[in-house]
Amino acid sequence: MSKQTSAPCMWMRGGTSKGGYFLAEDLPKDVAERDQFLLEIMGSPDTRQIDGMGGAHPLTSKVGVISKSERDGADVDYLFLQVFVDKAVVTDAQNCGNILAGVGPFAIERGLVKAQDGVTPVKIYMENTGQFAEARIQTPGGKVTYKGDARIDGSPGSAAPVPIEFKDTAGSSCGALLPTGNAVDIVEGVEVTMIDNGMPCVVMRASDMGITGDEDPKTLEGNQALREKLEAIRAKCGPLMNLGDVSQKSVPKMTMVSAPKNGGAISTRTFIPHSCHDAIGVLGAVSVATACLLDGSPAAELAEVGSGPERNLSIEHPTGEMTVVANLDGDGNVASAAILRTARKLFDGTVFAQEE
Ligand code: NQM
Repeated sequence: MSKQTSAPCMWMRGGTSKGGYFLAEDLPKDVAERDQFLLEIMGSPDTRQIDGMGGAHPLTSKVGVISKSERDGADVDYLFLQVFVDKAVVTDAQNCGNILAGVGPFAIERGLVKAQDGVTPVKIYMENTGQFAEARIQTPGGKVTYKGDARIDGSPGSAAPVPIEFKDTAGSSCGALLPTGNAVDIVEGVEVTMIDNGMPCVVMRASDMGITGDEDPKTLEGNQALREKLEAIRAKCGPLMNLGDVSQKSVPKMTMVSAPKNGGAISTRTFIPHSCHDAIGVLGAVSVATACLLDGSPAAELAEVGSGPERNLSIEHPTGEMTVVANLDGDGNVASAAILRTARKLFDGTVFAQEE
């Protein structure tokens, strides 16, 4: 059981995910103790997370740990932790661009960043991958507002816009954009692109996996043969992507692509990696958008990518789309990417682990 039994905490929706936001100083310093504390507050391991705050899905069992940054070019440091729902596992092996959307508002509300009147830029060092993002937070009158007209698919209603820009995300966890050096490899008889532009992803044709790519997430989750095939591919891709044994990791993500259906760049269905995402992760979308621009890749064959140095790539997903604005350098590589998210404060108080 965790020795620490409570901590100040803010619960927020960040993009299409939800989780607990903590100041680093409020959590146990020892990693094993910290993880035990987080498992207890989420109610893991338990498929219903009934004895905790978690929402019984990987997208609602997430944690952001934030501190003032000592680094040049960053206001705050952000560590993302995925708390598994049905296993006693907490992993920092992935980043999360959705929870990232709440980091700026949280940092301002906790006094780590001074708000300006109007919009406050917050430069964020993402500890999981050693990379930087900049979020622009609405702060009229020097106070965070969550109210606004911005809409994102996968979350109802509207809220204040949180535009986020990423630079140099290639090779975030795998050491290279294409860890095998190839745009296409054959794994378990399937043509795949192993790519990491902020999130390690395996991108393959939906048709090669025996689906159309239009199915809803529940149908896909109910397809046992598909799940087994995806996991067999994932297990082989992990070491090839320099991620080692991925059996207890939430990466790589598995994205099946098909031709766009609604005027976008590509249509996607993503396992993250054992549940099917209702939408798509942020850095996952940046990585898939980048795969669409790789000559000869399965995604590029199906994608509509337009032309010019700035591309608006609408990544279609089960509940709509996410537009990735990709800026290409002279060699056609994605140098920076921007996306729009929103966030909302849901709760601010004290969260409790189990009592000894
Ligand atoms: O890819 C889900 C999410 C994510 C991650 C996941 C994310 C990202 O939707 O940056 O946002 O793939 O685990 O929150």
